[in-house]
Formats: sequence, C-alpha cells, structure tokens
Amino acid sequence: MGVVNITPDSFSDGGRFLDRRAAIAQARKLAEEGAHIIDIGGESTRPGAAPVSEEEELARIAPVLEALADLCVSVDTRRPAVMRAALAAGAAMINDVQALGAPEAFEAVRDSACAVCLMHMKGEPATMQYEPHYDDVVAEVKGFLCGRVAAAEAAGIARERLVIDPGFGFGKNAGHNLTLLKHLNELTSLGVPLLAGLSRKSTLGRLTGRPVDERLAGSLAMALLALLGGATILRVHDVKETRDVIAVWEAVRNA
Ligand code: 8Y7
Repeated sequence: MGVVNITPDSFSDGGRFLDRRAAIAQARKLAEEGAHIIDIGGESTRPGAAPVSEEEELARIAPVLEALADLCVSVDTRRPAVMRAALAAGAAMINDVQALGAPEAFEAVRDSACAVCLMHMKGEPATMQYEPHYDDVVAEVKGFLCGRVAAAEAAGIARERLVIDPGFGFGKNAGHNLTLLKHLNELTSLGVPLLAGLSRKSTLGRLTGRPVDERLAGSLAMALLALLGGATILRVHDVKETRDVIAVWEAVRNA
C-alpha cells in the first residue's frame, strides 16, 4: 500500500490544482513501482493536526479518486459521508483509523463490496500522544480489534472484507510500538489479514535520531520485521525499496 498525502490546499485555486496534480502523479509513480493499493487521505490524522471540514476533505480526495479510477484506491477517512462519496467514486477500500467507530460508519460501507481496514487508536489524534498508557499493549490492541471485527460482522460486513491494523503511533509511545511489532504475530490468530504502517514514523526518529526524510533504512527494517510478524499489507511511502525487501523475504521464505 503506497501512501499519497493530499497536501493541504494552498490559498489559491491554482495551488489547489497543483497539489492535486502532484498527488495524482505520486500515486501513478507508486503504482508503477509495485504498489497494489494506493491510500489517499484528505484529513491529516497526525498528532496535533488541525481539523479539516467534511467539504474540504471531500474536495481534496474526489478529483484524485476520479483520476485514479483504474487503480485500487483506499481512502483514509473517519467520516461516514466521505466514505459514501468515496465508494460512489470508485474507492476499493476504506482505511479508517477509528475502526468504523463513528455513528453510521457501518451503514456507510455495508452495502458496498469494499475492503475495510479497522485500525486501533487510543484516544483522539489531537491528544493521543500525551502519555498513552497500557497495562498490556498487545492484549488491549488485540482485544479491541477482535471486538471491532465482531461488531463489523454483526453489522453485516463480511469478514472477508476486513483487514486489521494495530495502529503504530496512534496513542502509543515508542515502547508500545516496539512491543507491538515484536508480538505482531499474536494478532494473526484473529484470522483477518494484517496491515502494518510503520513507514517513517517517529519511533524511527527515536531509535535513529534521524529526521523524517532520512528514515528509509529504518523503515525497511521495520517492514521486514512486520512481514516476519505476519503482516500481509505494508503501508509505506517508499514503494520501490519496500518491494525489494518483499522480494528478498519471499525468496528466503520459499527457499
Ligand atoms: C496509518 C494509517 C496513518 C497506519 C493505517 C503516518 C492514515 C500517519 N498511519 N492508516 N494512517 N495504519 N491503516 O505517519 O499505521 O502515515 S497517518
């Protein structure tokens, strides 16, 4: 899964058009490099990010989705109205960092055939990195995801459509993230494909001391560890390099 951020709109329409064109070009590049899924998002869920209106979120993603109609596109959103619009515009997957937690979210995706990523997040993006606490991070994340899978199924969303994700960095400190990665395998017993998003995240900054644009090697190491832990979808910024990691891992696995 290749990540395409639709950058905040510039102050003019010209700026917005350029942002959109850049997002489309980036998506095409990642698809050519071997991404099977392109994840686009119009609302930043980064810690402390400013809120975006529903209209603005839709205005950011709709033209990009339309231009990528031939690709498998995932839309990162928490809003049911955005989910409905994205699915009507051809999205193949809804990537919800809130695990369909908003009222009406189940209904928004139920009558589509789309895939759904249910991600664990503790708290809200604005405050989630303020001293997160767990007694047992692996058990708590697993319990939450198990509950969301059951709730989605009960709401009429077939299990075959679901993907789970521990949500690295979402209400988790570096220690929590590392513990989850070390024990990732325990999440595979839920019998639902596992997605991992570790690319360029701040835990890598902690470990290596490097800024976000110098975290490629660390991201690739994490990608390999996620594969070994049973992840089958990797959400990454650097598709070409991650494909090489996958090629090496598959070759050894099949040796
Ligand atoms: C994840 C994600 C982000 C992730 C899933 C970033 C939208 C932060 N991270 N979605 N989104 N999993 N499913 O650093 O780990 O990319 S945004």
